[in-house]
Amino acid sequence: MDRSRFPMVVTAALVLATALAANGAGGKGKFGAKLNGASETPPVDTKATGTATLTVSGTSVAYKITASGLSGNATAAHIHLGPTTAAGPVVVPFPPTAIKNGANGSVTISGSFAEADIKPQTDPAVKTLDDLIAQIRAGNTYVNIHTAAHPGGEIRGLLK
Ligand SMILES: [Cu+2]
Repeated sequence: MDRSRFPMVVTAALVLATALAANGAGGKGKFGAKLNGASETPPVDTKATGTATLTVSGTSVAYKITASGLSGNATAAHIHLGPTTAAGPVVVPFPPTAIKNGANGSVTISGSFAEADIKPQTDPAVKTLDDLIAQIRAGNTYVNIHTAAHPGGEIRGLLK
């Protein structure tokens, strides 16, 4: 073997390994959602809208959700598991301390979560960050913001 070529082979292998890691939860990825009342099941009549961004970085997922026009303070916010046509269980609850309510029904919800924050689900099975990301990619998760007037959720949006 021509030893002068060895470093290039190693470099190529590292590039490949990095590319493979990016496909799993141990990698990077960005997901987003647009939240509104029409997406709730059943639909909610509200002028509120919001956006959510999830940024996967290694084993942690940073989230930032902003909304405005809510009927009151956000009382809770979660990632739920389920199709667009139905309500489903909470798979990642955002802690109350992450929820910063502002004036006129505005709110910012931000922080980060890891695998330990996932509430395990059985149907479909979601236990790991990889499982969760697979469900996000499959279009089977949504962000939901709850208010006192709409305890089942005032606005929601499909993560993709
Ligand atoms: Cu919820």
